[in-house]
Amino acid sequence: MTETVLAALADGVLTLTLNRPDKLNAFNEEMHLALRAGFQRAHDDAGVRAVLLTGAGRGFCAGQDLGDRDPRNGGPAPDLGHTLETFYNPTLRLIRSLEKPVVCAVNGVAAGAGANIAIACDIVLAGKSARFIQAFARIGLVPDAGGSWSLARILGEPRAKALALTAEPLGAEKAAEWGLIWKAVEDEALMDEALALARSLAAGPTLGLGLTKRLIQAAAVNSLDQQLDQERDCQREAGRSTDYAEGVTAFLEKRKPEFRGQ
Ligand code: LHQ
Repeated sequence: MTETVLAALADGVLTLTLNRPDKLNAFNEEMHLALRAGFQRAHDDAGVRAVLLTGAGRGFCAGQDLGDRDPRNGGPAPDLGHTLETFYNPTLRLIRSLEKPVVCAVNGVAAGAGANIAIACDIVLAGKSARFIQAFARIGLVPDAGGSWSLARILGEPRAKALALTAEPLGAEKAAEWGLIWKAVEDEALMDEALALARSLAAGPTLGLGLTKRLIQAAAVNSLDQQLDQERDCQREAGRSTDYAEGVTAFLEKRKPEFRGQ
């Protein structure tokens, strides 16, 4: 049977490729579980020092597989809250709580929950032909997979509401201009650039990078006072790491540091 998520570990980078290309990588139950297992592995395996998430074929991810619950088949209305609680939310929490960088290479259309999973990653690159679509409004749903939270925080209410209420596609270049993603790059350059970035992050001081991710995410809820305290605590921890000693030593010896992620 074809794997719905391909997982490959090389040079400290765990590449997870959504792999239902004939459905634009829409999520079925199997793909949900496989993606979650991939991020769980990233948590558990010290050999994983960065994750690269992308999609196979011409799309990144078209959100939930709408064929899974065909209303024409009759029966009671589905409990979509249960779907979120069981499948999407645990994966979103794993991405955000993973104290290792997660790079996302959006290789084509990202719609519905697919768009919002991309946005939840730490550094998002997209091919210039990629589009982000808050497709939920087209089918009577609300933004999920953290989208109502991240769009409002990143873009502010006016743009978040317009995107979510109209479901108008947002092109990769505009998404970069608005700060929703890091960069739009030529389609042909996307995977090389994303992989190079993921590799360089994987060769970085993983503990310090993980604490940096924690701090920046905490800023969304902390006061400045709380954030200053948290920076103090994280810096204390980073300062005790082997990679900090190596970074300073390499600087003083005028050579490239060799970080071990500890
Ligand atoms: C699909 C899908 C798809 C199945 C393309 N499902 N087959 C959470 C909780 C629980 C339930 C509900 O949802 C959620 C969260 C969500 O994600 S809701 C939002 C679900 N996603 C959408 O509404 C997007 C639906 N797809 C589209 O609007 C278009 O396919 C986009 C704009 C993504 C791409 O358009 P095109 O480039 O023109 O491609 P296409 O429409 O021709 O799609 C290619 C194939 O992929 C096609 O199959 P076929 O057999 O005809 O070649 C589509 O049926 C299939 N596909 N999205 N979500």
